[in-house]
Amino acid sequence: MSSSVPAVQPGRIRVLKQSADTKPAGPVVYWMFRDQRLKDNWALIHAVHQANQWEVPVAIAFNLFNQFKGAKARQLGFMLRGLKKLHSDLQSTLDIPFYLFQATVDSIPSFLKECGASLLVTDFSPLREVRQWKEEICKRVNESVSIQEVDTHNVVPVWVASDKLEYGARTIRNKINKKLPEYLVDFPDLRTPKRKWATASNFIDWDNLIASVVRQGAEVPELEWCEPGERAALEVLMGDKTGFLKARLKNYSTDRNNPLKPKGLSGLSPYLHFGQISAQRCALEAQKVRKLNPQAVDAFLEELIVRRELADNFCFYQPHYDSLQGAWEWARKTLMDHAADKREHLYTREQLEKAQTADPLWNASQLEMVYCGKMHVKLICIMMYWAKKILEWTSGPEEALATAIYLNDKYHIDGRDPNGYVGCMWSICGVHDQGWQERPIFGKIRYMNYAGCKRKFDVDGYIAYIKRTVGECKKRKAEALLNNKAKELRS
Ligand code: FO1
Repeated sequence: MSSSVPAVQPGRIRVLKQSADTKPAGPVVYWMFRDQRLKDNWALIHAVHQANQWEVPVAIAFNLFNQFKGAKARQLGFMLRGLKKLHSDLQSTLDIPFYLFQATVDSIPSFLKECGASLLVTDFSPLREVRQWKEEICKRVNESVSIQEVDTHNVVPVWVASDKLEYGARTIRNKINKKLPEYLVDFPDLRTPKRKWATASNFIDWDNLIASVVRQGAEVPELEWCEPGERAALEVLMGDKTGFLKARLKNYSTDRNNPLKPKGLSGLSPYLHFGQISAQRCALEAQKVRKLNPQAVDAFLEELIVRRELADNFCFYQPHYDSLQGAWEWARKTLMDHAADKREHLYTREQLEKAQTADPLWNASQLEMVYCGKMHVKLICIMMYWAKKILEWTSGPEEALATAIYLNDKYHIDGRDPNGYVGCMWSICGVHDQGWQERPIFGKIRYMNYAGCKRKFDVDGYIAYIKRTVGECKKRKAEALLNNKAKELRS
């Protein structure tokens, strides 16, 4: 590829800060945040391309927030194990150093100053904490540093798909589909940098770091069903034996409504959330097998592209994306009109967290989230049922929303994600939904009850399945505890 051709479509790049320098002389730093992968990463491609154009070195920096929105062992363990693999891949392939910082608002600015960087490339997240960090960094770096943001999480960059808050999938779908020919393209090869980084890259004691983070966050233990890292992610997507596109696609669109076959889910959500796989890679590979299963591929692409980009669109253009203020006027009004309606049960956050309600179906869905780190979100009605009952069982819509988001962020492996916020806002405040027949408590918000679930799937089978799964989880934990005790006694 000639150096004049931009490696990354210009529409993917947003300039957050333009430096005064015309001939940049300092290195390029890619501050990796949401897209924690080497393959198919437009932000990394752009950083290396720019560095090669200016014939300067390039490095990757990662900020570790020790308490990112309540993340525990489940999320941080998964993320750090993935980064450990990324670091070793980086050392054995590209000659690019990887720096890990204990996040303070000054860690990136002082690193840029120390290495005299000319350009900071960041990947894109619509969440307010991330945007506040970037605004703060723009203020703290000197005028010779440019800062550019690359949306490498979405196939069509959020600001290209739409310049405003969209009403729902039906209003954003065509806008996205129109741009797919331009943006759903294959990735250029990642070039190795022309210039080596001055200092030898530092040693990172991953095992010690992971052990301490997992110990601190032990309240929400790691999961067994998803192995972290880019290779594991690609295996889940297209591995010969169990890969989604190879072995499980055929029952995707039907099985999404059968909770007893968890394999019906793509299983990709943890990898997509931490950016260990690119949605664009998933879409490109899915298109290759579309002839075999057009309906399942289209259902998968709808989730993967339209629904996920709709969630980023909501969080990007709606500052109150996780509170009642972020709901449409009609929804806020109808929920407030019914906020004082009599509630049949009232449960505290702790009772809900411990699945101590009188509803066995709801308890099963809560236990699945606590023990398996996910709910059959593809089976919309379970996630919807889970959230809507919280509206019925708490004192008002604000408390319901805060409780649903708290539980979702704490126990989901892919919590703290636009998808999760939109899931809760859709269920409780009718975001991306329409109004329905008015009724107590819900007002015109779509209603869902036990009978509704019974019509859609085998509720008793699901409850029994979760009982078995939780029982097995507890047994494994007890055995692990005994083994550790025995080891301690022997040592
Ligand atoms: N990204 C980071 O750059 N540093 C972190 O320490 C970090 C922790 C973290 C914990 C849980 C989680 O779900 C995501 C986390 N991320 C972290 C990824 C990043 O926060 C994502 O961009 C956001 O979830 C926004 O999409």
